[in-house]
Amino acid sequence: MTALRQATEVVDPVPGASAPHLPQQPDLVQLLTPEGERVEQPDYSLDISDEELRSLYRDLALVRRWDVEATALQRQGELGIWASLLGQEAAQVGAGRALADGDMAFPTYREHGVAWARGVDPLDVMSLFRGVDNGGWDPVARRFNLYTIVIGAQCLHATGYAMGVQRDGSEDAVLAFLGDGATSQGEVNEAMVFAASFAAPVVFFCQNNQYAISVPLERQTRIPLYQRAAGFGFPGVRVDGNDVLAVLAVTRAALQAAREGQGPTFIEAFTYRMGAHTTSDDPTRYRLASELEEWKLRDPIARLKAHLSRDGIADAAFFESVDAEGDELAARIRTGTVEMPDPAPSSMFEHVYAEQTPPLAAQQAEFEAYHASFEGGVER
Ligand SMILES: Cc1ncc(C[n+]2csc(CCOP(=O)(O)OP(=O)(O)O)c2C)c(N)n1
Ligand SMILES: [Mg+2]
Repeated sequence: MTALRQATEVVDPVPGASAPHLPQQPDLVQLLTPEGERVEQPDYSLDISDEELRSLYRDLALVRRWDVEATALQRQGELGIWASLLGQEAAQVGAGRALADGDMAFPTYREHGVAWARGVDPLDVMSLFRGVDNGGWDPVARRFNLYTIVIGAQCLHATGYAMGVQRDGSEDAVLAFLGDGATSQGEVNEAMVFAASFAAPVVFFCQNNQYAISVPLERQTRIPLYQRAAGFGFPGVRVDGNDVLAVLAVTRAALQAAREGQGPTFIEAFTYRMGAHTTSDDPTRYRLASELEEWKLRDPIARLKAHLSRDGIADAAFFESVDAEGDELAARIRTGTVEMPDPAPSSMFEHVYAEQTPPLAAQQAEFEAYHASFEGGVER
């Protein structure tokens, strides 16, 4: 067998699970097994209090509740679309909680768990998916950029921002989010070349949720994604993306390295998108139900709950209080969403550039005159 041939046989889309013909992949940082047992990792020790563990659980449970409510609201016609994070809660909350206050994060369209960790009000995310605005939060104040739908573009924004941070002599780090599919995008590769060459303080956090809409991982890469980093000249690490403790420890270490001038890291958070790509997608058309069943056994929330219960860190009253808080949150999200006022149609012209340009002003005037011609709903 040639070396090239060998290199094409190392992808295991679901390590140790559905592909017995492919080699196992031991390179997965894990601090919590799917059964909720703590594992020691000499390279990624995590000193964490019981209080912090409970608050991580609370975050995971509340963002899932938000997600379930948002999916229901879309089905009832209250949102245009929703991109679910179901199954990716630990990857997102772990990464979000690893950020220091001054660090800046650049999300895709799915990072609701990171938004939550950054203190963004869920309603400011809901307004985007309702078509009311482009995201209601202040990206500078929250240190969390607006959502980016153009696949991979935010990696360039993050790298450019990190190069600016570097030139300012600041100690902040930058976290760029991307998906497995985005790794095939030119922008992502360009961003990694720049980040490596300038040792920019940026961490690329790739949620490998196994799919880019209907395209499975094996059509995206012939090697594990984290190994791509070597070709750019910086470290790559694969972490169990359904293990919030491992994600927190690995991301914290990578951000710290970036802060200390050691340059970028590529983190592959190995996870699974348990829901549809968005509410416009039907995953039963391209994947087997058995695959989802396998991943349910690695559910990120159930595993932390098992750990908290098993070690007596939380009792039934705690879990009930989080459930009650979830109900309140869901009710607030529902009421707040359905009561959002529609924006004036021409307000979209106000958010294209920081300052209005003459061609855009002319288009706005034309648009407003056209709308005004429908007095009483009929064109005059
Ligand atoms: C430049 C660009 N090309 C295509 C699309 C359409 N598109 C939206 S999501 C998506 C798949 C992205 O997959 P991945 O990077 O794995 O992220 P995930 O949605 O799984 O989180 C594509 C192709 C887009 N938004 N932007
Ligand atoms: Mg994906």
